Amino acid sequence: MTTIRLTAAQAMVKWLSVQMTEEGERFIEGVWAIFGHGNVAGLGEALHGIKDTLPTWRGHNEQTMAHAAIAFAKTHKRRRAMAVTSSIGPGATNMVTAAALAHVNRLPVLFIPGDVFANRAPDPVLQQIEDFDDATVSANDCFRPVVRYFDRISRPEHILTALPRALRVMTDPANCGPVCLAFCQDTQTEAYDYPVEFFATKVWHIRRPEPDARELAEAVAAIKAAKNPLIVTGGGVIYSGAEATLRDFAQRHNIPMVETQAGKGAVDWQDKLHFGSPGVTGTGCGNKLAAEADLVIGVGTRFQDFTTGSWTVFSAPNRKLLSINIHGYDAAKRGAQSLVADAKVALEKISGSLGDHRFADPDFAARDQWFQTTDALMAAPNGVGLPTDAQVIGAVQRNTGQDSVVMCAAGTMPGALHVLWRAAAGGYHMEYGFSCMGYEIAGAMGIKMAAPEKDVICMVGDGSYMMANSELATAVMMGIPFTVVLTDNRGYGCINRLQKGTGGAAFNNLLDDSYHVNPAHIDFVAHARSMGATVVKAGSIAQLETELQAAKTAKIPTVIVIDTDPMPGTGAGGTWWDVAVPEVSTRAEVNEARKGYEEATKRQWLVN
Ligand SMILES: Cc1ncc(C[n+]2csc(CCOP(=O)(O)OP(=O)(O)O)c2C)c(N)n1
Ligand SMILES: [Mg+2]
Repeated sequence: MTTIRLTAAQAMVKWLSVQMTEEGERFIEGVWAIFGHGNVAGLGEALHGIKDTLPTWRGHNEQTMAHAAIAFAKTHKRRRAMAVTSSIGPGATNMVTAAALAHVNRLPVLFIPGDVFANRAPDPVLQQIEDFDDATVSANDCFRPVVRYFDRISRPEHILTALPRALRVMTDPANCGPVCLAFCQDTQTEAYDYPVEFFATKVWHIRRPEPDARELAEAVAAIKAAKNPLIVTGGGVIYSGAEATLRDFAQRHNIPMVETQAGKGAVDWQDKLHFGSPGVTGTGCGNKLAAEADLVIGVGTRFQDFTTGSWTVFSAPNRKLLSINIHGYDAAKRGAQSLVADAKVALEKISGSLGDHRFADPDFAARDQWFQTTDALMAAPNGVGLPTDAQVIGAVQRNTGQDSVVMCAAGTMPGALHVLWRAAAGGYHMEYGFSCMGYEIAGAMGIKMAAPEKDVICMVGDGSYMMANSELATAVMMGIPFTVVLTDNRGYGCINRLQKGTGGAAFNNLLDDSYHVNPAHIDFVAHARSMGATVVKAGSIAQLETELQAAKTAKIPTVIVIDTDPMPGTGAGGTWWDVAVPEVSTRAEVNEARKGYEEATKRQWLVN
């Protein structure tokens, strides 16, 4: 056997650099790294040695570097990914939130935190967690519940098995998710005679599992028996690359569609069978269909509470649920009739068996009416007062096109965008599995790295911006342009509304309602400018529109700050969302809200 003598870290990065996609690109595009004693000498030396083949980028925070990696993988529909490495201790635990985000959204990321010494010689090394009763525990064990594969590399030969397992998970369409290879600091530097064949180029194919014959026949029978079916399009449609198949399926059989946050943009909004969104942030016309549907056909959706209105939305008597999903876990939810398969394959097979079967027209007039209502909400204001979030969305909508991607994660904007935004196919990127404040700026950077030809618009509230913004400096340094629309309503507007909606007093959400000695005044223009971005303050919706146009040709990020009104909600669509209200309170408003809450919970269907 021919061998090559390398450190474990050198072998790891060499192996990663030859894992390829079917299109002939590296599966791992590059490595985000912040070094510390846990990875600088071992992995750091190895990454330097391979930097012309496998690039390394330096960010400002481990969590947000991982957000960029996640957005990159999502934009590539899980066909490509990035790695993120940190030192041991705080650098590693900073990444745990991002790992959870990737886990919920089922997106691949390779986490490589440094770990304590395998030989235990210097114990306790700086930043080592000492468990009094368990010598095998380190800070990296925090990753275990939030990754799909965990391994601790404590001998150089471990990577021979760990790395293929890691890539298998990241390229598995059903179990896809983050992976953690906790890499002991001393092991990174240890040499070993690796078989040369271990470093042969490998192409990773993403399989498309076929449906079981019985489940397929039953799915076809259920659809044929239905009168008012409704398709709920989830993110799985996009990851399967089934967008056109789904559109053709809907058109051939005349079945209306609604899209979840993860599924939005699978089909162009202009398709007349596209009825917007269902549930808590659903369109009026979409929720009307959801209430009448006798068969709800979920395609690649995990039926998150926003989609189902906490299971109150699909409310027709005797309605059935058919769940087409790559994973049996999602396919079997709520007693659904399961069809476990790849979305594209399943839709093609079902359509083949349905033949020319067509359903009656859905309520197209309700769809037209919906667009008229929301046109009015998104129109530029002609009165005085601060603009609403809907008016900001209108301005962005009017100044973007087919080549744009609008993105967001938390705050007022995700719900408002879900209900109002008219997404071109592929033009919507929402992290709403974890809805993690602070995903936005780094996520926008990751999208632009994956799709440089796209015009990326990052919508971010003042609260999310304050939570994590420092990758703005990274984007400036790396010459990655995107447009940030920062809506400054001086606090956590959406949670303030939720608080009031549950009978609470305005407390601890808007900055003015929070404990303070000095009133808060955050100069976002100066803040973003200090990191090198182009920054403007838009005094009106009209000025926002001008600045959006100007930003299109920029070579670095542009931040447009606009003051908005924190009080109004979207103003259209939506349903109840289960947020538990206190059973007893000294506040009359809470007791009143509790009554409404108890009434609403009666509409939930807890079992099929
Ligand atoms: C990391 C994290 N912490 C807390 C929350 C809960 N949360 C959701 S939205 C929100 C406030 C967002 O404020 P801002 O970004 O200013 O948006 P606004 O609603 O004011 O437009 C909070 C605290 C969250 N989603 N993520
Ligand atoms: Mg805010």
